[in-house]
Amino acid sequence: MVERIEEIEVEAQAAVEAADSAAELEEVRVRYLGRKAELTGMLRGIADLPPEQRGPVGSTGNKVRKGLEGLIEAKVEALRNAELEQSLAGDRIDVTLPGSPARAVGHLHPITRTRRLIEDVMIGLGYQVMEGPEVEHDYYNFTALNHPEGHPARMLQDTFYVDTDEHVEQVLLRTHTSPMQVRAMESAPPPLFMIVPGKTYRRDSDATHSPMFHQVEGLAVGEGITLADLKGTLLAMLREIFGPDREIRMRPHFFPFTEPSVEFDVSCFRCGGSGSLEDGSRCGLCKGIGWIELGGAGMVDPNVFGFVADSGYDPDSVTGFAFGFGIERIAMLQHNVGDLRLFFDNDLRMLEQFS
Ligand code: 2U9
Repeated sequence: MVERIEEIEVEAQAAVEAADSAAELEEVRVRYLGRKAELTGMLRGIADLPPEQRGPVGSTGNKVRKGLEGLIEAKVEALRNAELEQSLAGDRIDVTLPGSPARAVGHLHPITRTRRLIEDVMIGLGYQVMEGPEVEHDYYNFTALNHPEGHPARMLQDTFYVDTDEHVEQVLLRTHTSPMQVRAMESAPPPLFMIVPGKTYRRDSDATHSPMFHQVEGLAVGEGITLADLKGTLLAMLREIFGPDREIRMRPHFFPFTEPSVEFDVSCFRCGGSGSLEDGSRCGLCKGIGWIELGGAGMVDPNVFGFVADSGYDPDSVTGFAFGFGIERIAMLQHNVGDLRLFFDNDLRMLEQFS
């Protein structure tokens, strides 16, 4: 009987070894140590054995039983560890990896987005995009742009001058981006098709004016360029921004650097230009007028070409048009923003709406 117990031990050890799940191991435990197991039966029947067999069967049986219990317990632990390892390997998270799908940490400012849209449209029309200095000389900001001495824009009330001991009231924060267009004409002969987007500075502050705001100014110079080209260009540009059904109108105006000068409007994209909404009420966007004011433009004044005549801009042979508008104004219309200062408060509740 002792031999049989030793056989059971070898058999059971092999079964424990072969089990590779908790359920299988439990089955092995029941088979070899359970109430109906052969070994359990033998130990239970010890009292019925001849006295000389009781000692060896009892001690071998109990030793084997204890040994198997220990073996099973160790195997349970080993299986549990293996399962944990496996699930950890499967669930491994590398916190340094980007999210899936990857999310950008932030986004472009709405003014940058509108600026890039305008740049894309104008590049599509064959224009170059150029940037210029924000701290300018009075010559490029005013003189070469035909602003006479004593023009109100030149006054301290309207312009931020940069104090220097040597150049009193000659260095300033540019009040428009057009100085760069004079610089561009100085450095390259016609034909020239360019826009200058960028920051400009004026002493002005309310819901629709900020001391710093962004402009885009465009310039096209060549032989035979007319006001009709200006109108076609503005129409193409505004249809890209505000939709294919838009119309444009020009009204006479005055600017020192253009002659004739105009202000231009786009037909209202909320009421379709009728001035009233479907329910008959007055359109709030264009205030019932049907047109939305956008910017200024005109044919470049020959006097301006006079300042760059040596670079190939002979006022008698070339003509050109120029236009300008505020990027904030376009962005306010695109996104229905009522106060321009909201773009610069850096309040995330405002900016995150543009992500
Ligand atoms: C050169 C010659 C002429 C650029 C122009 C405007 C009209 C204009 C303003 C509208 C609203 C800017 O944002 S705003 O304040 N701009 O009305 N700008 S013509 O004229 C030029 C530019 C360069 C050499």
